[in-house]
Amino acid sequence: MKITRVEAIPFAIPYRKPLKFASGEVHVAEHVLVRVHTDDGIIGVAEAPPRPFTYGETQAGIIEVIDKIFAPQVVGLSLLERETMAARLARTVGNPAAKAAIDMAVWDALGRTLNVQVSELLGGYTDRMRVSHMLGFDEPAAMVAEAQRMREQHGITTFKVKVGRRPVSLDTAVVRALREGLGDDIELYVDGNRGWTASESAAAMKEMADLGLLFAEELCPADDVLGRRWLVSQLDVPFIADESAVTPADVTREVLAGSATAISIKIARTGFTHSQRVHHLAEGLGLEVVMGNQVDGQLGSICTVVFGASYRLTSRRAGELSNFLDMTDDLLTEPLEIHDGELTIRPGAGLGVEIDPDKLAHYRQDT
Ligand code: MUC
Ligand code: MG
Repeated sequence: MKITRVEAIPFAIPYRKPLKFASGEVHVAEHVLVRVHTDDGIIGVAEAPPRPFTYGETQAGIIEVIDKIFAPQVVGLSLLERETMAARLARTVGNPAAKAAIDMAVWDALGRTLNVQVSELLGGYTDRMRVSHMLGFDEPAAMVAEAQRMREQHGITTFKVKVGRRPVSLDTAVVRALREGLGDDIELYVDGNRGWTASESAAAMKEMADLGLLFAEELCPADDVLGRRWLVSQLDVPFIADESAVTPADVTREVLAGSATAISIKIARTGFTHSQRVHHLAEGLGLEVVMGNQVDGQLGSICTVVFGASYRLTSRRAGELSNFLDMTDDLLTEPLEIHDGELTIRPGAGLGVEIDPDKLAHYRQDT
């Protein structure tokens, strides 16, 4: 069970259409495939999506920090020494996606070694999650058409709408068009990626008060400390902290200060080990939780559903699991499929997925 090698492989797969939101946009999935090898011949896998506009990481930076700092720190450790590994990785500030991918690849390797599913190791609560689809900026008619297509083709009935543009009516018109176009049966919530001020957010939420929103997420920056508390105190829906509350300490700070009343857990930035800590904290604090998406590929999406399905709290709400549908291809031998609005974990050991060697050879950028 000893780790012998950690590989960080850059790959690029284009999107059919870019995903645009208040803090950035993604045209090509330029991610990093992480492979953790052990002395038993086991290989665990995970992917790191660089999001410079949220965490400061780049594809080249993720590879550099893994090759130069993290791989030497974890080679030689047993797959069972995950707390030692977490402590060593924590000596380096930041780099959440690089650390998370190593952590998840280690869990995958452990599951494969023991011949059990990672979801069984984590909690084993259920085998599936309802899916929430994230709608990026576009014209109202195009966003309604995309939501209708997702409902018809995949049975998805929960949608997260990206907001945060100016004037706020650009976005409130979209949310209204979605409610009118898809009816009262769908679940709708909004994510501003810090694009609005607190007062713009309050005005937008007032304008959408009749639209039955489920949540509001990161409408304004958490660094606008008093403005954000003022906003959250007047809302009658839970306010999700996403990029402002990554670690357990962030969650504690934001929630106790009244700057958030719910949280997003993203395995792409906290892996399985630290997502467990965030989950347990949220459970103790009595917070609603949404499994978020960092514009993940299929490997990241299976990691999200594996974690989300492991606990009652994380599987209660629809998880953001569908943005891989917008990619032109992926690396898995058997592509993920969303049916009746649900994504199910795979039965095999570890994460239950395999990387297709031909696809990896085609999309990798280092050969
Ligand atoms: C979200 O929930 O904010 C977009 C970029 C990113 O890192 O996460 C997303 C989605
Ligand atoms: Mg968000």
